[in-house]
Amino acid sequence: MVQTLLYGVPSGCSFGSIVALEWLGEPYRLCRIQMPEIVQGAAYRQINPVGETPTLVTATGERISESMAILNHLGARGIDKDLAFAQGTPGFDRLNQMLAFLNTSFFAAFGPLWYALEHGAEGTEKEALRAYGAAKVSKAHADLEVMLGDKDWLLGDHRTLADAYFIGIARWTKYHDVVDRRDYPGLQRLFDKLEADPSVRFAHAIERGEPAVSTGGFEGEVTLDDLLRQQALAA
Ligand SMILES: N[C@@H](CCC(=O)N[C@@H](CS)C(=O)NCC(=O)O)C(=O)O
Repeated sequence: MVQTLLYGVPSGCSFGSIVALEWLGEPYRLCRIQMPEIVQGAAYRQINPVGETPTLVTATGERISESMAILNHLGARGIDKDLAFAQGTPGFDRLNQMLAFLNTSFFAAFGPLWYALEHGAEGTEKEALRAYGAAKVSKAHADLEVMLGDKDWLLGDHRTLADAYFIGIARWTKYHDVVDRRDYPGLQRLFDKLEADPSVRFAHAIERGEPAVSTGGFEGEVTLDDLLRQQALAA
């Protein structure tokens, strides 16, 4: 079976895994999962009991959830493309550290803001959530700006899976309006460069359901029902 990424719309953190697959260049398929309706339903929970995207179904039928795990799985095959590093090397530790920061501090900073938006918070509850989220998002941006410094990419002079994951989270500022990325010129520069990348444009088109031009190994979309049927047949 061709490896298949189950990605969440709208604007899921799975975006980074789509970009990573494009950069990797291996054959893959995508399976679109609407959030929150489908992601929390019984059918999807057969794939990931946590009810969250992304999940990668590998070519041998294993299911890997959690962006960190998916990116490290892909990274192991992306070393010769400079997307990742061999475990046991300083490069691997630096990439793992950056991914961990992005997946915990940077991603989690948006948590209170998403909660306020998605749960229709009002009044003092909304104010408290937004103030807390704004402080966390500002700090995460300031910290990441220092870590980036004047480097071209998050880890240095070439792109890695950390940049793929970054762009999927960084765009969330457009929903919450709590920081102006131009106050973090290094992050703005990185953001603009990634937005112009063909694989990032591809991932945006996929999420929007528009015709998307792959420069990687994209072999089309599969429905959740078909994927579950194929998994059952292969078992
Ligand atoms: N720790 C997980 C978090 C995954 C996660 O929070 N996914 C969100 C989308 S970004 C989701 O699927 N939410 C389910 C929902 O909105 O109902 C990871 O890093 O992959």
